[in-house]
Amino acid sequence: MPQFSNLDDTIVAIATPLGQGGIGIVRLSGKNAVSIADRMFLSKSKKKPSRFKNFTVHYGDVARGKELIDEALLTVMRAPRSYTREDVVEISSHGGSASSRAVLRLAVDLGARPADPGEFTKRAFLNGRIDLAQAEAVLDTIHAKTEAFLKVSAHQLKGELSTELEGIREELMNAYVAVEAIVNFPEDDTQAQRRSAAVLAEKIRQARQQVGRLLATGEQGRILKEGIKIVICGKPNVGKSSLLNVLLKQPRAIVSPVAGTTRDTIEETAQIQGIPFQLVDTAGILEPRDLIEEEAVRRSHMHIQGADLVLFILDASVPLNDEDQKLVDVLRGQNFLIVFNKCDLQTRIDEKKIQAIFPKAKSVRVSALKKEGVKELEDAVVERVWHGQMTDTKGVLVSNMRHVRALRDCLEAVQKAEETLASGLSLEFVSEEIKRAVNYLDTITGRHADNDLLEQIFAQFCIGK
Ligand SMILES: Nc1nc2c(ncn2[C@@H]2O[C@H](COP(=O)(O)OP(=O)(O)OP(=O)(O)O)[C@@H](O)[C@H]2O)c(=O)[nH]1
Ligand SMILES: [Mg+2]
Repeated sequence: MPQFSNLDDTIVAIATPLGQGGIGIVRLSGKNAVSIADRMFLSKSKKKPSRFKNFTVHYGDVARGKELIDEALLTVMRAPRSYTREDVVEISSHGGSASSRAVLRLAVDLGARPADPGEFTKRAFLNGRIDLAQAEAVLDTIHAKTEAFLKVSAHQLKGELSTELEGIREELMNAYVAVEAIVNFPEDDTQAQRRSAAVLAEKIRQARQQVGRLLATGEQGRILKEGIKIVICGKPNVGKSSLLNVLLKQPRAIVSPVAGTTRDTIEETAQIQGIPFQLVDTAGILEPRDLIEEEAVRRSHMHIQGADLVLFILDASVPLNDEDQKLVDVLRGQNFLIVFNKCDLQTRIDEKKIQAIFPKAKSVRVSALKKEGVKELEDAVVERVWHGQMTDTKGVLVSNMRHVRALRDCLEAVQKAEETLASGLSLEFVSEEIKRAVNYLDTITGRHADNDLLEQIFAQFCIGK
């Protein structure tokens, strides 16, 4: 277990966001948490916090000597049954920063040290209550912007990813033991030797499949966490900004009959069916007339290149023209959907022409003005980015880039072990690769993690968590 943090101190922080609110919570953790509470809290029942039963809530006053600070509720959670596995005291006073700050200051004056960002969770990790993947899930849960991603984080917080990883680790360790056995006790009987090599190959194969399955969930995990980037493009005046507003359900972008209304890219986030999206409306400029428009075109192209999905908007009320055609080249190689807009008007566009250009492309008919076909468009978008299905690994999704990288490295090592074994090279190489694979897994759970990595992870937390 990494040793880099002083666990002897009692730490304190305001655990709720500063600002006006119903209550503000100050949290203490460490050896002296309860004795500090004894010196700052006068319960209505006159009992000291050190006499409180675990997990019971008590009403009283926080006071500095005789000087009243605020009314509060106080809870004691003794080690090891607490968030950090240390003695924890939580004091809920009135919300608004003055009260919480005064309670915090008093606790510091009585000997507590202001906590670093994420230090409570760091202690939970160092004291072995959660592993590193679970600590990161705490962070994800705090930052989750959608219910869909919250669900992923909640599963990870429960340790489901860790359990899955432990299973793979065990498989690899079995393989490792098997290799070592063959290396150290070479059998005289070649028959038996062949048998144990076959068992070993099977163990490695299974580990590879499990790592591969988990890694395959990474893309969906990333999408749920970061959102899907959708770029809206099309020639001027086809209704790009109108469609952006419809998808956002608010009039974010200026809409006007003047061609060239949007001169900059407009980015907003939205949720469609619980999935986070980053929507980008682009300028419809095709032939830039000045430096500003040149920049606008450059930005549009940059966004299109980086898009997960492009919505190619066409005005269905006018025939297809050269301006639409120009965009066709930009779209090649991209994941895109064709959107026929202005379908409330008489259709003048020749859909067959489009089909000839993009024989396999999917299209949707909408009216941004009348808000028609929006549900169909949303369905098509979701179906497109989800590829119609969720990979199911008992609900476990890998959503953290650090984990994805470690799994990739692990997979590579397992594959090398497999190849080395098949090619009949020395078994020592096989055992080395297996060991490497196990090490990569261990960086995810924190069984094997250096201080720099831990510092880096916990620095992303807010104070009080
Ligand atoms: N009839 C009809 N008019 C629409 C529809 N969608 C947009 N319009 C109108 O088309 C005009 C252009 O709409 P915008 O949303 O500004 O189009 P844009 O593609 O963003 O235009 P630029 O930013 O100039 O490239 C406005 O007058 C809109 O009211 C639609 O579905 N039906
Ligand atoms: Mg516009």
